[in-house]
Amino acid sequence: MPNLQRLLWPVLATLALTLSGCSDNPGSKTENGNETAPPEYPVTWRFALEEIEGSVQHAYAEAFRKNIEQVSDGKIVVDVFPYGSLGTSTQLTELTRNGSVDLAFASPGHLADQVPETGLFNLHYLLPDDAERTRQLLRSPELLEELQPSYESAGLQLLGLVSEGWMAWTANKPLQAPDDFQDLRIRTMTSEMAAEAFRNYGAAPVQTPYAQVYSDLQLHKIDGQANPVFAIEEMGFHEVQSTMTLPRASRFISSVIANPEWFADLTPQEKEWLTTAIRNLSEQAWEIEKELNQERLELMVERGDLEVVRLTEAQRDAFREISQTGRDTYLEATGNKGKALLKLVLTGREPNNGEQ
Ligand code: 6CS
Repeated sequence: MPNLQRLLWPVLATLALTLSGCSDNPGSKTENGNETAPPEYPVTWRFALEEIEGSVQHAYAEAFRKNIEQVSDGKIVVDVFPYGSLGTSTQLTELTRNGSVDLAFASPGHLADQVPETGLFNLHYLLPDDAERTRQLLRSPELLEELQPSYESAGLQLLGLVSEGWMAWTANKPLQAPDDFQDLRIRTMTSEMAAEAFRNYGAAPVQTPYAQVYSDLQLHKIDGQANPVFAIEEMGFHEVQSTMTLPRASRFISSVIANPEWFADLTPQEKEWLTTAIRNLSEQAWEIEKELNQERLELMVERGDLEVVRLTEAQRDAFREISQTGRDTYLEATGNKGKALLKLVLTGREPNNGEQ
């Protein structure tokens, strides 16, 4: 079980909350508040992660740190806070909103209660099966532009979307048909949309923070959980589960967010460094996740950690059919904005659509 410093969270989170407004970012306004003074370098950008060291988010943040420190010639120092040092995903979003940290990962699985439109990424069998088409979709400016106002309303700046691999379902049995989910206490991320996807299959979802999943599985408070393969391995879930089902029902998508005021106060040069780094990394993340997920799957198979079950197309079809009702729930929660987003994704799924 990884060291998550769980007991220290309340203290650290309070500490971080009291740091609000003390960002090292340049106090760029002059006294009359009209002009922007040149930043006093070096400045520190604080970047909070929802995952521990060795994860996809950690590899991403380290690549980001190196890139920013290099292009800024050391003017900017990036401080990375892996999961466990500041708080749960929801707390990290709050720390970003109030300016205690400048940048963070915010996964729709947790964020959809605050930004309902992101519930799109919790829907099953919606994104294309094809990785390249998904890649085009996630980097399309239309999708980011469509989502940005919803983040803005929640006091957040959306910078990019990052795919971390297919979600795998673990339990102490294979999950090959919706019937296998009847009353299964499956842990989901904390938003309603994340839970709803499994409620549709007949499960009894339990919404829990990431750090609690291992012990809840160990104590049989829950029967299963869903996460990408790399996360299952690094969080030790294979130690307390017998079977991993690979349904290719949804990909784990996360978003990179910033504090809006911090973002607005960046100089044009800093903004350019930031947006270029995010754009390049959203691409690089595909390679990072592919490698990590493959490597960890092989590791778990070699060690005989758990049984691996891949769903057939016919088995996937049975889940796909039931999962369609999730789209109605999404539309009820998001109205016209959700309708536009859903349309965008469905159009992007078609062959010959999206960026060439
Ligand atoms: O299951 C979760 O809660 C977490 N899973 C991953 C892979 N990243 C962050 C998220 O909070």
